[in-house]
Amino acid sequence: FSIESRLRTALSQGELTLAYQPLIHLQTGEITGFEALARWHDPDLGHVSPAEFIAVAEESGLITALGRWAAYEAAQALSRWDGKFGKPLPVGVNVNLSPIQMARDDVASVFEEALRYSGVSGNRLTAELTESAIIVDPDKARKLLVALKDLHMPIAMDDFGTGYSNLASLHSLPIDILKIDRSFISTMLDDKDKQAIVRTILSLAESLNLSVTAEGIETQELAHALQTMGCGNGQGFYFARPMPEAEAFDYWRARW
Ligand code: G
Ligand code: G
Ligand code: MN
Ligand code: NA
Repeated sequence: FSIESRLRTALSQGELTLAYQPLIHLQTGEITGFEALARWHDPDLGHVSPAEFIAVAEESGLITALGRWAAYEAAQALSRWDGKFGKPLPVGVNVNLSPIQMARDDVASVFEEALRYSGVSGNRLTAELTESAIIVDPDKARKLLVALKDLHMPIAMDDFGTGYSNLASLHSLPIDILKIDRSFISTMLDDKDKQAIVRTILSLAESLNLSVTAEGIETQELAHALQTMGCGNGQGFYFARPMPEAEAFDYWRARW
């Protein structure tokens, strides 16, 4: 059997899950949202890492189905959390978009339908995309981002700093959030150059009126340093690992 055929079956039988990692406001400690990360446990293959099965999905075309599933599942999770809480939670969920999914599918319609089906408002689903998704087809990317903004969805630039950032497009596209890649964050305290890059991104974000999330915060020391530097939001194992849906809800409710 191949991973591809297993993944096809897993998708059609609903065997994938989303794990939710909290996004924390560094100045207040509040939970501002969660990033949804796909997880797959296969009876024979065991736990398959997303890096591996996302790549297989992209090569095989299954990324369209996976992307649709993730959009619906994230919107439905919000709806289930709202149901448990009795009213809408003041948090949203970030969904990762693959550049190949963006090239091949009508992603805006997918989100429009997922939002309508779940009854959650668009401002609670953030799209995370990478710089490469914009470079592949800038015109198409612009149309998609404008359509997502029409749905009131926030847009985050994921892994920021690792791609071929076109600063002009950052300014001209409707981007709301920069997620500073963890390769800059994790070694920042012992690496003056990386710290300079982080400071530059923070200052760029402030000038362009963008929110910032620092990824890969693994220690209290890093969280504190970033807070002092004025970084808005943080994410990382220091706060919490990605958690199953029910656990993420309990995590939020215990700290709300
Ligand atoms: O969860 P983890 O950090 O191991 O994820 C590894 C990679 O897989 C990350 O780059 C993440 O963005 C990506 N990934 C996880 N879930 C999804 C998903 O639902 N869709 C897409 N396109 N990528 C995902
Ligand atoms: O590419 P993207 O930023 O979507 O990838 C998110 C991935 O980063 C997830 O697989 C998640 O498990 C991982 N991640 C989240 N927080 C940390 C962290 O503090 N340290 C490390 N090493 N990985 C993290
Ligand atoms: Mn991401
Ligand atoms: Na990232």
